[in-house]
Amino acid sequence: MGGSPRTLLINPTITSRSSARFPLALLNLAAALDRNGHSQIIDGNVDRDLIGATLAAIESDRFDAIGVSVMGGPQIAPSIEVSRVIRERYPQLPIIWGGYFPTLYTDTALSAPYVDYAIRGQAEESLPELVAALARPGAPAIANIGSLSWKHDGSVVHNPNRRFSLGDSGIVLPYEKLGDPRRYLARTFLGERTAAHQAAIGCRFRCTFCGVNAMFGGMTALPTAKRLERDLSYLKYELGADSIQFFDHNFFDREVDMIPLLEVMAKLEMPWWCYARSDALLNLSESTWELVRKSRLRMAYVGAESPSGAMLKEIRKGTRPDQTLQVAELCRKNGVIPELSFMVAPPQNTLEETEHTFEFIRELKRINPASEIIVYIYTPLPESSKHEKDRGKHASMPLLDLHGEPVVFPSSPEEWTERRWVDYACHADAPWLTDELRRHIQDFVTVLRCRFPTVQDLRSPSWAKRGLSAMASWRYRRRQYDRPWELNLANRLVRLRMPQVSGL
Ligand code: B12
Repeated sequence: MGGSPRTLLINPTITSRSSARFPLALLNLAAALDRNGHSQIIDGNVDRDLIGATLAAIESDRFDAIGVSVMGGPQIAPSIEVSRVIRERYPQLPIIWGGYFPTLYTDTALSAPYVDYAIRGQAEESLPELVAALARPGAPAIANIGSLSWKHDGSVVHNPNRRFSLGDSGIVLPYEKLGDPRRYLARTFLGERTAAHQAAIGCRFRCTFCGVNAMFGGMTALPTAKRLERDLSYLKYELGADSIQFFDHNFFDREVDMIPLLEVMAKLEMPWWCYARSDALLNLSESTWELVRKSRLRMAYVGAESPSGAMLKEIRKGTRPDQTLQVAELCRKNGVIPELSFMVAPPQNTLEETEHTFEFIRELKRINPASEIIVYIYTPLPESSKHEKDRGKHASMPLLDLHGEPVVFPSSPEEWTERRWVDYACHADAPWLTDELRRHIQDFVTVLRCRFPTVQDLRSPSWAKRGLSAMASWRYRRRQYDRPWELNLANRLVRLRMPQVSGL
């Protein structure tokens, strides 16, 4: 080995080609790696033959390390597959896993023979240091690289966490590394060419259930207005994007800090979608709302989570149910669609919470019929996945399955690919759900989404959506959710879009 360090970055397939958006994690890492080295990106969402593309890249170039981006859920299986093949064919090539899965389940990731290193949290500094250390003896010792976990003498060593940073490379992301970046612009309800972008990093809030808190430990960093304008102008004027989906963990922060950013958005006038909180939106003054309207915010995704104040307190959400109701009304007045997500069937008060949530959703629909609703199953993170600042603190009740036995989380990446654990990671199922309740929730969701089809669905023709809505209306009115066989049948023909699975 020798020369400047070379890294192959892989985004294993997680979604369909048409739902593929900029692999922002790898673009940010590539920008950092290219400062003193070279990197190449393979995106399995676009390149459907992930293994073939990976082997071809390794055969035609020299790499010092492979970096794989891994999110829990459906991305684990292709991550294992590609890592295994590399290990078999090129046993000397170090394999590094990064992203949410190895951050939250570091020991589990490192228990696999095909994972040599895991970087926890942000990696713009740690990854270049690691690859440099692997490429040249004499580079900073592995033991000094922050946020790195590695194997030493048969055990796993966790280096201390690195401090949080905005990670601004000072340049526009190296989109050209993706071949033609325009193929990532998608037709959505926002526009003909929607681009995905992340402006701020992290989230100031410390909700116990959220992977983002576990990743960033309650830290956030906003971009400067200058940087936001530079990045969005590139997307608009160079790539031709006409609308933006912000992947920011939480877009609206304190009002004073938001005004300069909203001014940029108002200047560019690209319809946009973002994550937000009810309290932040309710705190905006009328003049700021005027900016928001001018900027053409179309939809704000708000984690409503629960209609119960006690539960919101327990998960440290920091908002109240009455704020959820108020934000639905406020959004209606301002022409913004609120996309409200809920977590039903928690491990305690499972049934009551679920029924209570369904009634609360009906109330929201009365206040603002345009509200979009996302229903997830509440699947908390294991204690060991929480951020080190939180571990062991707000001790929650032990999770028990249907038979009263403690829930034991998987101890290998392979186990995480089992259907029940993929569903757990996707907030689609939990070990304490009875078959009856699981079906009841599915049936409620079917009736709800047929009765109120999402505006995000561009594929289903409007006559079909109107027909389904009419078919579902009596069930919705009379709360006859169970066994909606006629809707399931009609749905099979129409296949309504599910934003929680594919994104916009
Ligand atoms: C885009 C996205 C998706 C897209 C994928 C992209 C696409 N369409 O092409 C889609 C819509 C498919 C998706 C799906 C899911 N997602 Co998602 N998704 C996101 C989102 C909004 C943005 C990710 C992103 O680009 N971030 C920007 C980059 C810059 O940050 P980053 O990814 O964190 O990367 C940094 C580090 O993680 C690290 N890193 C990342 N990769 C690598 C690789 C290496 C080698 C190294 C060293 C480091 C490293 O370094 C990066 C730079 O610092 C995040 C929330 C968020 N804002 O991050 C949720 C998020 C990651 N998703 C999440 C989840 C749970 C899912 C699902 C599995 C479940 C669900 N119901 O949402 C589903 C799967 C659905 C299904 N198929 O059934 C959670 C993960 C939390 C957790 N507990 O694991 C998040 C945090 C949302 C949340 N708050 O719950 N998702």
